[in-house]
Amino acid sequence: MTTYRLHYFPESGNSYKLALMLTLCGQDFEPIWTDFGGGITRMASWRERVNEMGEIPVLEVESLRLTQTAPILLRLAERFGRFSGANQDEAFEILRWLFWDNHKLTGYMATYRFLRAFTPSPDPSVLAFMRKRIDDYLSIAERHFQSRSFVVGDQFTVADISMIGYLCFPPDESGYDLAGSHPAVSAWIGRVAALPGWRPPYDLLPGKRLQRYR
Ligand SMILES: N[C@@H](CCC(=O)N[C@@H](CS)C(=O)NCC(=O)O)C(=O)O
Repeated sequence: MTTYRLHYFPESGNSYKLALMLTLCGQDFEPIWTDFGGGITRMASWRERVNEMGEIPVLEVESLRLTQTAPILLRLAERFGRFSGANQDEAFEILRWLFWDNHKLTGYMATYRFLRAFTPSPDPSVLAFMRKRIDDYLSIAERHFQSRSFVVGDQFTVADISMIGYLCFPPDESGYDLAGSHPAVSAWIGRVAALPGWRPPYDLLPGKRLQRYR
């Protein structure tokens, strides 16, 4: 049986993406709590030993050490024959949304939420800039889900896992109460949360939390 070891910290939506994928595919994984708040990913020795990119998550699959959630999700989708789209056109669409999510939705939401909730005195002008960008990305997602159930085609795929990664955390962390502000996005989250085996982030990613300032 393949063993999976996930280096993570509980607040990491990127870690949640991989934990959720493995869980929905019926796979157990060993959670390896990482002291992100203590700065371990900035240490030269950690970068040398674990991930040269200085990022969490890292997924160990047997002797392989994998990083970057998008290619990992695609690889797991191929391995388990799950959530990879119905045909080549859908595979292209999945890739398109994975790039968009990494650059835009997750890229900004992760940083905004981290600054806002987990740092003591974020610069208000930086927060305002980021929030304006996220408002735009959420409006793109809202329009998208007004006419479809999932990100690509009519079935759940790894594109949903990627895009939802940071939207399942408590609203007081992100500063977005999507049920009120983005009903189509919120309905999509509800559809994903209704999938058999779905669990919320802090359920799948236990352990010592970062200090919160809100
Ligand atoms: N594109 C990467 C993003 C990973 C990432 O940014 N992870 C955060 C924690 S959730 C991190 O390690 N940030 C450290 C930094 O940016 O210096 C992925 O999908 O895995």
